[in-house]
Amino acid sequence: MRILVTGGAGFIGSHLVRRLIQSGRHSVVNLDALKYSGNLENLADLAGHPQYAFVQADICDQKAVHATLQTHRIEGIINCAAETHVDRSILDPGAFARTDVVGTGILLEEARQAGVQRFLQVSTDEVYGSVEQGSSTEGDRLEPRSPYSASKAGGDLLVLSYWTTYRFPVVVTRGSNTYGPNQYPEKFIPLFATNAIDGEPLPLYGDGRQCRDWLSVYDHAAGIQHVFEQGEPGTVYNVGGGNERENITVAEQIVATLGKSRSLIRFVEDRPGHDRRYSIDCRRLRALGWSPQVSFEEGLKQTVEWYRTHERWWRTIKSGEFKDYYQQQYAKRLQQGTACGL
Ligand code: NAD
Ligand code: TDX
Repeated sequence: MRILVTGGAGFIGSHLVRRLIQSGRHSVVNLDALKYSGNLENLADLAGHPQYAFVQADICDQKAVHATLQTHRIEGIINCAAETHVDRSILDPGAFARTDVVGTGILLEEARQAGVQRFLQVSTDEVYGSVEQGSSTEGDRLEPRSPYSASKAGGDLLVLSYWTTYRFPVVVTRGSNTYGPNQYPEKFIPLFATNAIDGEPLPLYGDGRQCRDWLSVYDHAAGIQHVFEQGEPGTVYNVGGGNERENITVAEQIVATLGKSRSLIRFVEDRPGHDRRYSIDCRRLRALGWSPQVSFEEGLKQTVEWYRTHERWWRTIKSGEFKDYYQQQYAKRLQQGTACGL
């Protein structure tokens, strides 16, 4: 199939684009606005590949989306483009509503009008909200609690409405916290790994006991491709790693892997509205033939090692726009933070 992947220059998108092409079943047009987390270096190995093309455009730009669908005779779409960081959504919620809701709507309507045969929306487990006990199944109520997750829930529901209303063949994946190479170092694991490499403090929010289900980016990309190729139209598939860990445990594993001291960990002021726990039930996708292949312990070690051996990649990022963001997000927190006991 000729697939348009949006947000393909970002973390998950770049792994997905490579995977789709390597499967030998698809060609890919990557449409990305190259916002702060978009980085063409993530796909440098595909430059000039006959099954790959890049278009710099915003999913909110209806004319550019229209032209891309026509020019490349697109048959399927996987929408990864999004504003993705919860902390930034607290600082600038409007940007999230714009891309994650309005942009998704523009892309979806252009896709329907162009007669696209398949539309996959990459959503997130955060749309279920904080889950104190048990695990969310696909039919559960959505109770998003941050501007990020509320915007993702808006996009997710808009996409599903196109099946109900138009029988437009959409599918939705709700993935859990993803980690691996090429993740922008604002997110927990790459931030802590790169700070630890530099001997800088690791800002752990609140009591550090929040729980996330960690999913390797290779398993997430495989899950998205699987649902794109085989998922039932008009339905949702949870994609989780089955690795629920408290943040403090992950932070300790990162410092241990790098041979650094646990005293780098600082307890700092919590994220407002911080979701305590996410947990998803993935039996539906397992029944379709997907299962995660990467163990968290091995995957985390390899990820930390990737950051250790790709300093140029993240130092370029951390010396740019990121510095102002880091200052705004962490300077006061770190001043007031308390060190973790040895
Ligand atoms: P990312 O921030 O690394 O990448 C996002 C990409 O989208 C960037 O390349 C950026 O330039 C592009 N983009 C942003 N706004 C755009 C716009 N208006 N038009 C075109 N391109 C735009 O994020 P990621 O972690 O790779 O996330 C990809 C998708 O997966 C998102 O939809 C996110 O909500 C979802 N998701 C992420 C995780 C996770 O843990 N990272 C988990 C579940 C779901
Ligand atoms: O500095 C930090 N300190 C800290 O304690 C950061 C950045 C995070 N944390 C905590 C907050 C969370 O409990 O670590 C956990 C993970 O944080 P993030 O990496 O910001 O991820 P999260 O908020 O869980 O959201 C992620 O998972 C689902 C992605 O950012 C989303 O794009 C995805 O949809």
